[in-house]
This record gives sequence, C-alpha cells and structure tokens, in this order.
Amino acid sequence: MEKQISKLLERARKGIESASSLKELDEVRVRYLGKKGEVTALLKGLGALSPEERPAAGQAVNRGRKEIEDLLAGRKVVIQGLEAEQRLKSQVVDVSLPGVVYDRGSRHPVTRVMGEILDIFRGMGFSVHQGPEVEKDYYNFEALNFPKDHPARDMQDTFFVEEEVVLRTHTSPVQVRAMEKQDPPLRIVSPGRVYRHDYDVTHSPMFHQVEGFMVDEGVAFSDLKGVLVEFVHQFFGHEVPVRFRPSFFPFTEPSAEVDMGCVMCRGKGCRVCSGTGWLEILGSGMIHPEVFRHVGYDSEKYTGFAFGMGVERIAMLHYGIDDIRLLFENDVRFLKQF
Ligand code: 2NM
Repeated sequence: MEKQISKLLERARKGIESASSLKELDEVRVRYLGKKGEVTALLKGLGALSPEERPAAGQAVNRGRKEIEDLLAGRKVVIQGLEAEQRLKSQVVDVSLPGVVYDRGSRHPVTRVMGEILDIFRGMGFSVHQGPEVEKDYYNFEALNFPKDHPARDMQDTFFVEEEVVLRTHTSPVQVRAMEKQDPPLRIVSPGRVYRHDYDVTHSPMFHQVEGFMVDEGVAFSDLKGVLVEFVHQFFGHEVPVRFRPSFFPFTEPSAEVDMGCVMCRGKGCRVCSGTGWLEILGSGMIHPEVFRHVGYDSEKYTGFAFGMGVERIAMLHYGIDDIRLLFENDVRFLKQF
C-alpha cells in the first residue's frame, strides 16, 4: 500500500508540475481526486484491508491526498501568475501612438442658411409651417390665381405626378392651406423643398424656398418694406442698401422684387451682379384678392403681404459659391468648408 501511494504521488507530482494551464491542472485534479480518481479508489479499497492494517493505510492515503491538494494549490497560483503575465503582454498600450482623430460632421450650408433665415423671421413674430411636397394642382396653382393657360403650369416647368397632382413648384400652397384653416391675424413662414424642370449653373430641379406672409386688418406695403429690409439687414449686414423694384406675380398685386447692393463688388458692378451693382434676392407683394377669395377671407376687411426666396441662391451669395451644383454633389471636401 505504502509503495502504491508513493508511486501514485510521484506520477501526480510530475502531472501537476507539467500542467501549463488551469484547464490542464484541473484535468490532473480530476484524475487523482475526482469521484472516479485514483486516490478516491484507494480510499474505497481500504475496506478490503484487515482492521489492523486499515488505520495506518488510511492515514497514508490521506497524507497523499493532502500533499496532492497542496501541490495543486501551489501550481494554481503559479499558472495564474503566468496567465496574467501573458494577458498583460498581449494588451500592451503604446502611449506614444497618435490619438484617433474623429471626423466631425457639420450642417449642410443650405440647412445652415435656412435655419438663420427662419431665426430672423421667428424674431419678428412669424411661426414656421410645413406642408406636402406632392401637392394638388388646386393648392399649387388654382388657389394662387394662376390662370389655366399660365406658362408655369406647362410640362416644361412643372413635374406632374398625375393630371391634377404636381411636385410643388413653390411653398405658397402651405400658406394657402394655413389660411384655409385659420382666420387672421396670421404671420407664417414656410420652408421646404420645391421642384422645377430646370437645370444649369444657377438652377437645380430640386431647391429650397422660404416663403412667408402676414395677414391682418390694415397690413400695408410699408409693413412689407419694413419686414423685408429688416430681414436683409439682419442676414447680410445693416449697412447693405436695399431697393424695391416693380414686378409681377399672379398671387400678388402690386408685386415687387427686392434687390440688395452686390455683396461681391459693393455696388461697383461685377460679373456676379452683371455690372448693375444690385442682386435680386426676394420676390414679394400684397396678396391678391383672388387668393383671399379662394381661402374664404374678406378682402374688404383684411390685407396682407407675402414674399419668397430661394435658399440656395442666398447661400451662394452668402458664401461666394458660383455653381449651384456644388451644393448637391455631397463632396465632403467642399461641404467641410462651411
Ligand atoms: C413669392 C413672391 C411673392 C407668396 C404669396 C403667397 C400667398 F400664399 F400668400 F399668396 N405666398 N407666397 C409670394 C409672393 C411668393 O415668391 C417669390
């Protein structure tokens, strides 16, 4: 029995010493101390011995078991140390490496300019309304006093979805819908995408507009002038000259184009302003009584002014961009500059 135990201990010592991972070490533990392990088998075998032999043999097996347990615990600490060292070696942090530079996104120039325009009108008491981009002919043209044979209704200029449904060519239909729902007084700006069959250096088939209007008793052309001059001054600077020039729109009478002194040459005359010293930036006018009739307003009681502008055009003038297509190519090297 003694001999058997010392041979077993010899093998166990070697097994424990050569185990190089916790997993291997546990396999050794199971082989000797597990339920079906060799030490366990020896303990079970004690019953076959005579009562005289049994105490000494039992003590010898238990000493053996104790020694294996101690060896296992000692080896476990060593292996854990080795494994921790391995882990640290594989996770070295090189503090001399350059940091990760995150590429920050930025707002699109059109979005930025749109936000600034809306902020200025919010500051003058206007609220922001939006509406559908696919619009009925009635809201896009009919209610805005476009005659049936008006050139803007032509397939050449308007994208048709169905016979009586178009991609809106301006955001005025949003304002018609607002007037249908609410009675005066009203002060609303409507930003959004609009669509026209047009494509060159200054025209894109999709572009953005901000239109606005104000309706109440006693609203006069002087209110239109005051609000729009204030807008141009807040956006482009208080020193910029502004002028109003007679124009025509089906939905306003009288109508006026708003010009500002050329931002490039400061009025001297250049390529951007075609030598005139002035840049056209807004359309405007007093809302036509026909528009009020369509929305059920009494044009004897109420008057109003309205205006509209192209956001891309304002952005191009503001940032000095000379080709509208640059705004839609989504070249990050271009967009990063704003
Ligand atoms: C413009 C120019 C002049 C305009 C008119 C209306 C409405 F719905 F009130 F009649 N909204 N926007 C208007 C007037 C738009 O854009 C160049």
